[in-house]
Amino acid sequence: MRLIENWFSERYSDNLQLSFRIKDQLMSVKTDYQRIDVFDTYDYGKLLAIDGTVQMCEYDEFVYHEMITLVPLHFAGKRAKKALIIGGGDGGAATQLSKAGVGNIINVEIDSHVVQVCERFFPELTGTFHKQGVKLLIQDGIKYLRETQEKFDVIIVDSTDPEGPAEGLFGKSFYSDARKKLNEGGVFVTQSGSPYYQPKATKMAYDGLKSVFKHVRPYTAFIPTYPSGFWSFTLAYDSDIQEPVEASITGKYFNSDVLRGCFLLPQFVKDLIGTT
Ligand code: AG3
Repeated sequence: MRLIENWFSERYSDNLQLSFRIKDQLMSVKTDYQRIDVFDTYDYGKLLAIDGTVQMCEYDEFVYHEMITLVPLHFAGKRAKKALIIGGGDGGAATQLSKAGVGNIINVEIDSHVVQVCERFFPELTGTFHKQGVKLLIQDGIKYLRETQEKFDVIIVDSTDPEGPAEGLFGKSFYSDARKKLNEGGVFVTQSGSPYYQPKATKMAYDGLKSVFKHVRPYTAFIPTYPSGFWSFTLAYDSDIQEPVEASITGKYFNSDVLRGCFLLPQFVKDLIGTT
């Protein structure tokens, strides 16, 4: 008989948390940037946490990773050949882009330990870093984007919450550097938090991008293991792109209905970002 139960909880506030019953803690390391943990959970598979916040787990990583890659890819259209991922050291975003046929991917992750930990526990995702045409750089993404001579069709920011190392990835100067590194017809996307529990993050991304790009389009997805389950991403671009309505790729979450529907925002989100 098991007398002791172990749980990992992500704390949203003093009064609310999401708890996962775990079989084991597989790893815990404190790096120069953050604390990384991996848990073996009962119902959600292996789970990666950074600074106590859920980054991904085997059960639902496909939702986040499909939505952060396939939506911008459809807006960038057939021309999308070259992509940049900032963050994403778990390889999930790179894996979706590679599956979608993007031949040239640069992934800039600030913390080498994220990659090392994921190589050990999520090799099916990090395996993509070893594919031809995929380049992994361990570097500060803000600095990389400011200094690189390269230009991209899609730039994806797969970051942690805007506290700690990811804070600058929600700033105007970063967005304006990103804009300069997009090819004609290129698109930028960032994860932008839960409109319920992190309205500041959602608004910060929207306002910052709006001050730089002509078109800014928030969209949402249902991700059960993230705060509130209701998650936002924000797409930004300058060209007058004809809105795609048919998905050329069907994922486990993503399809034509989702492509069309994900931009429909509840009123409280519209009120938050100040659109009608
Ligand atoms: N990056 C976004 C995770 C943010 C989750 N926030 C939270 N649980 N408070 C995910 C990394 C996956 N590649």
